[in-house]
This record gives sequence, structure tokens and C-alpha cells, in this order.
Amino acid sequence: MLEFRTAGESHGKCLIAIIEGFPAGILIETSGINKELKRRQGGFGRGARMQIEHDEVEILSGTRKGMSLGSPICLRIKNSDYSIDRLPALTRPRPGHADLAGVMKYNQVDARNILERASARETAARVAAGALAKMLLGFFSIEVLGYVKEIGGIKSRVIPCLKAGTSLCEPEKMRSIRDQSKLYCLDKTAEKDMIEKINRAKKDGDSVGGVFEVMAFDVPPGLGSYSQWNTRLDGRLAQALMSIQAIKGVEIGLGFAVSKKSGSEVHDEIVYDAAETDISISGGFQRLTNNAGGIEGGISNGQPIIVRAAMKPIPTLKKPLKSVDIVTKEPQIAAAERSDVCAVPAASVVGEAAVAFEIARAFMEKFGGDHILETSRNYEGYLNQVKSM
Ligand code: EPS
Repeated sequence: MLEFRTAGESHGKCLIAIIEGFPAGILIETSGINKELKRRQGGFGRGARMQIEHDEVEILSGTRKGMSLGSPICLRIKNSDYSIDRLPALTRPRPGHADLAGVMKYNQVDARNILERASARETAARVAAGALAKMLLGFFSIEVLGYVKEIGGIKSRVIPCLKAGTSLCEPEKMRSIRDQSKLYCLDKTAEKDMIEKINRAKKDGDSVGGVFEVMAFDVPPGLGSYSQWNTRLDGRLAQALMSIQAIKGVEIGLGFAVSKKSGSEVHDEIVYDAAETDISISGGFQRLTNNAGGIEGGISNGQPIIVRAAMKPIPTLKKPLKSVDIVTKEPQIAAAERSDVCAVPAASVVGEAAVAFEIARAFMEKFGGDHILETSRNYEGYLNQVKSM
């Protein structure tokens, strides 16, 4: 089973990701992982910590001469700001952060013992693990792409791939637009207003949240299962995204909007084109729309997977909210730590990694294999079975 774990504190020595169940025979280039780490550090609205850190990965195990061995892969990212033992105590918990619930749970008086692990710095390790998942998926031409949809209520008007034949439904094209954007957004006009919104929040000592979307292209039908509640792909993707720091909502396809429409408006009509049988991963079966976001009955259906996540504004505020000192129980304002004004672009990189890992996990579950060529043979066999339906 493909799995990963992370370890490490925000101002500890380093962050670690251990990936297990990764097949042998895949070339693992640190440059591919570092590129993603750099993207996670970027995006307009980030705070001063990102000027201190230069996240780079070291591969400590699981490869030889750059190739995966099938053994556990250990990745390390060093923290430049390794200061955990020197940092002052934090006794004025920030509303919205793990501080107060954490001190109660772990029997602490210093919320620093909580925030160090609760911090979104941990997501650097998730992005490293996700980069490996993308290398695995890349072997099968599956592409995963995350981008910003909304910041502080300002929406991107670009809606890719909702209808079959939409002009913006090519990962290559979408990636190139996204990578030219300071906010990793596909809509240049909305981006300007979003930047203004972030600047205004910064001036006001405030923070803003938003929404990002992740799409996965060329995912074969049949990943995930309805056979048990916890094997459904939609549920698994929701868990992967909801577990990212500051995420408060997840939608798939039309998401909450399905509740306002009739059945005939929501469900994606099925057509068959024999000419597509040999080139498509779904045999000749096609859909006229993709409101389901590529998942029906907890199983991928061969359409692009579309998921979105809503991120709350970061709880650390320059103009802090009311709180109470944990020691004196006196009213106080919350602690004001160094932080970001908006980390939605960074969250879109983390979301991309999280979705990539979960899809890779479901892929390995279905096709197995200790070496990638074994996985590949199993995959080919399955595609032939779908074609000959
Ligand atoms: C982060 C590092 C952190 C924060 C941020 C994310 O660094 P520091 O606390 O030293 O400024 O910038 O963490 C949070 C938003 C949070 O709530 O903990 C990073 O590497 O992404």
C-alpha cells in the first residue's frame, strides 16, 4: 500500500516525509521535488519566513543512482530558522489556530508546544511526498494541476473543462497560464483585484482566505470503490484536502451547487463514439458535461477529476483578536506572530500534492506491482479490458 507520514516542527531541525509502497524503477530527480517546494514557498501574500527558507530536499533512503528501489523513501527538508528551543512562550492563544484546543489536549501552558507541529510549515513535507506521487502518475500520463479560484470573495471567471470540448481543458495550456501568475490563478483580470484585496488586508493588519481547485487528467475509470464507505475516492480526496491546515470546506464537481438544480441539469449524459475506443482511457464512452467532477459512486469515471477546497483566512493577525492569557486568565489580545497575509496560492500547491498522492494510492491499490513495469503491465491489461467491453 502506498502511504506517507511526515515528522518535524516549524522551527525544528527539519521536516521529514517517509513514503512506503512506492514501486521500484522510477527515476527520482530532486530537481522535480525542489521545483514544487519552491512553488509552495511562493505566491503573492506570503510572509517573511519565506525569505529565510530555501526549501530543498535531500533523499536519505529508498533510491540508488536516482532510481527507486521499492524500499521506504525518506525525504528531508532542513529548516534555516531552526530556533525551537530559543523561541518565547506563547500564552495568548490565537482564535482560529490550534493553540487553545491544543494546550487543553496535550496538557500544556505554552502554546508554542502546540503551534510548532500544527503549523502549515508541515505542508512542505506533504508537497515533497506529492511530488513523488506525480512522478509515479506521470509514468501513466496522469497529470494533476492545482490553481487559485477565489481570494477574499473575488472569483476567477475561468471555468475549465465543465463542458466537453471547452477550450481550456488542456493541462499544458493551463499550467503555462498558471505559472505566469503571481497568484497561481488562470484569470489575469481577477488576479489584479485579488492582489488589491491582499494589499488592503495587509494594510489593515488582517488576512484573507480563498478557494483553490485541483484537476486530475487522464485518470482511468475504476479508481476507488463503493464497496466500503472508506474506499470511496470522493471521500478519500475530501479527507486528503480537508486535512490541510486552514481548509474548512471541500467540493467535488458542481459541489454544493447540485442541491439547487434538478436531476436533468446535474447528471452528465453518456454517449458512445467507436472511433475513440483505441485512444481513450474510457473505451468509447464519453460524457457531454462533467458536473460529477469525474467521480460517480465513489469511483473515478474516466472524466477529469475536479475538486475544490476553501481556505479560511490565516488566524495570526497583525491586529489581533480578543483572547485570554492561559496562565493569568485575564483578558488579553491574541499573540501576533510573524505570518502570511494570504497563503491560498501555497495551499493550491499543497492541494495538488494531496490529490496526486491520493490518486496514486488508489492507482497502486488497483494495479499493484513491486516494479513500475509490473504496474504498467497490469494497467495495460485493464485498459484492454475496458476497450473490449
Ligand atoms: C509556513 C511557515 C510559518 C508560517 C506559516 C506557514 O513560518 P513562521 O511561523 O516561522 O512565520 O509562515 O504558518 C502558518 C500560517 C501557521 O498558521 O502556522 C510555511 O512554511 O508554509
